[in-house]
Amino acid sequence: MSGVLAMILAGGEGSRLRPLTEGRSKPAVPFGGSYRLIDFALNNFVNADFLQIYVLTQFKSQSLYKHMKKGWSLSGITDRFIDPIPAQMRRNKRWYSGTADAIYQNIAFIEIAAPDQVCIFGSDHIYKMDVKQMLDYHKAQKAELTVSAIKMPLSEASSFGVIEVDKEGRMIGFEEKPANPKSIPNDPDHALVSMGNYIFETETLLHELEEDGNDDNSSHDFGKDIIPKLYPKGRVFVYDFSTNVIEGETDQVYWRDVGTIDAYWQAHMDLLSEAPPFSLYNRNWPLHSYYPPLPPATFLDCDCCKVDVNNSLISNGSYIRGAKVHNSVLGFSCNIGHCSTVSESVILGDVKIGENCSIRRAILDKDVQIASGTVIGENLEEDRKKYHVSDEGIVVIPKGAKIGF
Ligand code: ADQ
Ligand code: ADP
Repeated sequence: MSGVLAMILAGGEGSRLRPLTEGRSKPAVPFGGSYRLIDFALNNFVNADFLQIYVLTQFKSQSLYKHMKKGWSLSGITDRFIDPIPAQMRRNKRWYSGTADAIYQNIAFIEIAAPDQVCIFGSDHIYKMDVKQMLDYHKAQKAELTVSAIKMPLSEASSFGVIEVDKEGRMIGFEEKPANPKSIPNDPDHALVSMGNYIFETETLLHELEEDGNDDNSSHDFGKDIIPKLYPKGRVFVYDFSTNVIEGETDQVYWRDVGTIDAYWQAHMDLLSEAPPFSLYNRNWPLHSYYPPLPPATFLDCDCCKVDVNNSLISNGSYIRGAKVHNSVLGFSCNIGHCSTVSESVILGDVKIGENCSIRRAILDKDVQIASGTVIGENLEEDRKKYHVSDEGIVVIPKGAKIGF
């Protein structure tokens, strides 16, 4: 094969997203009513017409497999594929120890495909990137490795790989999660950080992986080991994400890690409003996913309460009778009983809320049932005794919980 092979890292444990990651890996976590986190990375490739994609899984991958099979299977009659790869201990008898090890243990797939370039991307973020534009930059620079980067407030930069770059865009410094991150010259409040997305020339990647794989002192991670070793000796360039233009987007640099409950909730709120910073509506960038065969959402009054739905995303199969839903995102098949109120909340699907309930600033995982008369999110002190409550006061009800029965 010539061309490009994509390897998407989808093994993240997502421990800070608990309890949403109790039974599924982070990339399988539902998002935005109708999607899973993995969909955004996959759409970045599919919409750029790159259709030779492996998805590397590790932790609790069953739910991710199910989603991939139902929503992302290609027919098999062409050489195009989107295939999940389970962790198989191909090189040694242990799970992947770092992101580079995840690729190294599957190096045979690269050797067999023999592409010109390999794109190694994470799958934990909400954003839209036309990968073709990054590849064009990589080729124009004749780079061996290109890392995509975004400007970040200095106060947050120590959670990322922090980059220094020269005038030509060449990487001249890289520190993985430094305690004291360096700011951008002449911009003391910001740092340039790695988005964890890499395009490698295949030859360079294979060489670096073999060398790293044989190094017992390495933690086998792109950020900790491969990049710091490569940039002083090779042609490593930095791709400025703000130059990636997708027609019709209002915010060209929207990129959110939804690694914590609060960030996950906030990213949902970002989907709402008249002109959301992250739009699901751009026809130039269709967001493919798995859509179950469900009827459209239904809204109707009951005898005592008028239905009142505002600034909310409601997925198919939902049934809202005489209830108020404001500033919320509802997944598939949510049933809200009459005279109940749901506000500033994220409901993941197959959830049943009884009558006269009040649900505020909450996340309800799939298959939750809420008994009539239940109040959540009004008295956090009380809620903390019974439920998981985030630092910023978002109440999370885990998958399958039955509340108030
Ligand atoms: P981290 O945020 O620490 O740093 P990491 O935990 O390495 O990211 O995860 C990167 C991607 O790989 C995620 O999509 C995750 O799901 C996946 N992943 C993690 N462990 C895996 C494994 N064992 N097998 C398969 N997939 C796995 C990285 C970079 C930083 C950069 C940030 C940007 O190291 O330099 O700034 O991403 O978020
Ligand atoms: P999701 O809640 O992500 O939609 P699914 O309902 O699609 O997950 O579950 C997919 C599969 O994942 C289930 O059939 C089951 O095998 C497995 N699974 C889900 N949650 C758990 C769990 N907590 N423990 C073990 N396996 C689980």
